Amino acid sequence: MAVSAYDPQNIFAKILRGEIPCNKVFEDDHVLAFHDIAPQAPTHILVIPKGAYTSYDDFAANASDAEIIAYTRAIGKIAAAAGVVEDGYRLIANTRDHGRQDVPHLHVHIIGGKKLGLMLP
Ligand code: D5M
Repeated sequence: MAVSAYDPQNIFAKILRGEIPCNKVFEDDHVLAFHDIAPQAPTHILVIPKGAYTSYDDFAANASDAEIIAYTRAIGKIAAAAGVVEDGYRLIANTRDHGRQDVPHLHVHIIGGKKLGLMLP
């Protein structure tokens, strides 16, 4: 399936350019993480790659190995730093229309800090 074009006006692109603020929890050369503006649990962090990728499939197909390694490792490090590893947490990457993705820049939600509800389709 063709990947839809990246929209540089999406809200996470604006955060990456510093045009709007975020509540940052982590940043390195490839990754930015910040608290979700509408948290669904005590811990709700969004982790985004700095590159212009609409979704996970776009990232997996087109990112460099260095970007993929940095992103994968950062998600684990951020979860550990947030203190959710021992009790457990959930990673979610809502993807495109059926996946209810609102912001068309890849983001993984790290959600935890309480016993979460069951996920239903
Ligand atoms: O979820 C997109 C998520 O992005 C949703 O949980 C709200 C969050 N969001 C939207 N705008 C902001 C800003 N400005 N800061 C922090 N978090 C934000 P999705 O997976 O696309 O449905």
